[in-house]
Amino acid sequence: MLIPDPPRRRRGKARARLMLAAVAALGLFSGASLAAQNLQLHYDAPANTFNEALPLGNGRMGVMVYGGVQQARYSLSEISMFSGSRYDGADRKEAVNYLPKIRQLLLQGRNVEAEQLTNQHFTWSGEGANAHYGTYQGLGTLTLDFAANAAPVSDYRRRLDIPSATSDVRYAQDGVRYRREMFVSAPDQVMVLHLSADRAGALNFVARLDRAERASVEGDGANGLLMRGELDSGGSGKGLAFAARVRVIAPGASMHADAHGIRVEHGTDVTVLISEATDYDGFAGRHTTDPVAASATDLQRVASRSVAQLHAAHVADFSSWFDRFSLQLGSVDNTRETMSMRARLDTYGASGDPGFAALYFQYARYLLISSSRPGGLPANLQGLWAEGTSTPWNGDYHTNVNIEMNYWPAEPTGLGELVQPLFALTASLQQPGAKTAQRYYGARGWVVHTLTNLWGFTAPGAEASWGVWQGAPAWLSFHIWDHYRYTGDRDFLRRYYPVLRGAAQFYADVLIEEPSHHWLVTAPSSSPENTVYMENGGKAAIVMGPTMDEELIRFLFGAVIEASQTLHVDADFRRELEAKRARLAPIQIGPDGRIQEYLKPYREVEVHHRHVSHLWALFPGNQIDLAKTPKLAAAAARSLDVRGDDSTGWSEAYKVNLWAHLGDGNRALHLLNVLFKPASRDTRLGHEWAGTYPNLFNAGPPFQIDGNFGATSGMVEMLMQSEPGQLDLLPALPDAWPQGEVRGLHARGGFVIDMRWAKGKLVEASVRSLRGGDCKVRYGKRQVLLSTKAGQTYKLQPADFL
Ligand code: FUC
Repeated sequence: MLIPDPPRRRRGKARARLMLAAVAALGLFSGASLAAQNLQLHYDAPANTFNEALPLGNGRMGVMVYGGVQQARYSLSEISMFSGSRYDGADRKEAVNYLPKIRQLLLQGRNVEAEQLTNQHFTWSGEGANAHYGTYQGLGTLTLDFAANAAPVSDYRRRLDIPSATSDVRYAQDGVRYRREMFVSAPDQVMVLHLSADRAGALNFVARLDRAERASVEGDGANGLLMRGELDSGGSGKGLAFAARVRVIAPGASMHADAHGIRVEHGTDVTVLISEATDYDGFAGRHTTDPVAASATDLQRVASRSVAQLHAAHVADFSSWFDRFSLQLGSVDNTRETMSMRARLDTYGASGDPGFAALYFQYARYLLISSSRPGGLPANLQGLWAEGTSTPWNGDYHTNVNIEMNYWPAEPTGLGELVQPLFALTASLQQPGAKTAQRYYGARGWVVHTLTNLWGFTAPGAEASWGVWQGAPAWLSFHIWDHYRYTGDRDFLRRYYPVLRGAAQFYADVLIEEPSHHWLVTAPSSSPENTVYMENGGKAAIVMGPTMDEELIRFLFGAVIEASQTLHVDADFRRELEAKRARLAPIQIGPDGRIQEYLKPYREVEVHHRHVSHLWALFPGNQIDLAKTPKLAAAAARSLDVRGDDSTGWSEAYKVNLWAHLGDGNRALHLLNVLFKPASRDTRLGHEWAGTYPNLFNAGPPFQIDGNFGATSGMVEMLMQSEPGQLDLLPALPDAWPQGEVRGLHARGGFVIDMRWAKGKLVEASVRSLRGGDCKVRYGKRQVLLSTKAGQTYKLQPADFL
């Protein structure tokens, strides 16, 4: 048995335990804490769909576990399974020739015509699975077909144990108890599925490997299968080659393998090992030219290890990440924690179940540890879980909010190293992005537009309305700069400084002067995916100087100015940036009291549009601040009120963060509650809505993992906000979370915070200083200044705040 059963507490006992814990917690952070909530997802039936199945992953390999009784299905994925290939043609040679005309039209206020011209000459329309752009897709399916058994099934349970990153399925049939446990090991780079029965010889099944296209399967010895194939390159060149192997170890059983599968007869204790490899040779990930050989090597390496040994190494690795942070919201609620997840979700709204929010929070950390590891590829639109040969939006990297949102909760919850794949992706865009910057803009530096993939795609997308946006280099750079702000790591800054400088060079070259105020603005660009009515008729998405671009460039120039000072480089360029930064358009409040999304107060075509790009300055940009810029903060609140709450999943998640930064915990929780609604199929409407699927994946719909990460970031921002040298404790605590405890919140400037609150008020906090320095800690309107030494912990009581 790899994972412990949840404690079966009776109500009276749970209360007694809680009281004891509360007494012990008086000596806070000397080891005692609130009784731990149960971090498991459990179900009383097998999954029928992807969004009911349970995800496991090691950052590279992923699997969705369905847990059927007669047929057990495992949807396999590998994070580099992206069709397509590198391609030069997206950088249209003639694009730059049209730039002056497009700009001239924008300067004259003829946006509709500018957009037409942009569509004709400034976009690239080659996306999709069978084009160079490619698509992320599943690797294949492992299916176990069990011998027919008509006897009734009892005691069925399917679980995901988050702290050990292990799933299990169990049931009884015909007097036999069956159990299947699974995990995906990062240290050993294999998937391990362990099946057992408590009657000797009761396991009889056929294991098959399948893929809908572009793969062949063969027997691999008496107890193995090998699948290999090559994805569509989208052109004449070679596509991505991949392989997967299955090896069954079943002492005492008889086995036979051929292209149709491995037949296992009379097994009692059976281990199935799965390896996967591709020949992706890109910016990160494993570099191998022979995935068939690599998949064999991975299996050979673990041949002499027991399941218990593999599991111990897996748990040690996983918990080295996971255990850096803990959160309790409310008290242990035995009734809700032992409910099946479906029932818990269905009844969440009426229940007041803060423990569910804490579980959702830790599940997001679980998903990030499982889908993004240093040296690998970043979590994509679905993390790394996929099925079939196409995924929504090609399962790629959308840069206008989605990939950034994936990484919002990483740094503050102690997972800063897991952002490395995003830094590596960003750095890899310098070379293709320099060509795009030249060909489209005649500019120095590098650029990427709304989308990118595994093949260095940096050109504009297919349509001007969403594909021509210039903010991405700055937003991606924000994560690099933020990592530096958290860690103070100068070597890291030195290594990535060229990326930041290249992004700044691009903007320094493309900014033009607009005629009304002589501000420096981007052109052509858009406020992501939004469209507005023009003063002179017609609608356009293509504009100059959307507010978001100006906010992003203000950030980036500031960061490069500071970085160049810190590193003692580029004095001339710094002066250029200082001069240009001073001429960027300010954040304006429109006649209707809202933050103006554009240079002019255009009316938007869709008032409730999902993107809230112009509020980047409120979060994550921190240029709008309740205390420092109260008028802008009030205008941001007005913008949010007009935009409304209900939207796509990630949009609702974004708004949790925004309301937290406006200090409104109840509104932030309201947004969370909207997002936690079951994304069930409405029988009247016949479709799903934004919310949460039974496996707690966020529904855009469809499933997009950014919503999980964004909502979790929102909860972080409700509990603590930070900028270097300053942090706010409980800045947006909702009334419905009167009691809680958090440990391991990381703050910019290098501080780790533990705190406990009760009756809605801070009881005690501790601040561990990682590298010394002053830190202003605020609680409400009061504050305390700590002069810290590296390695020291400072305890704070409410009375310490003046
Ligand atoms: C952005 C959004 C869409 C979707 C897509 C993947 O462009 O506008 O809603 O989430 O990314």
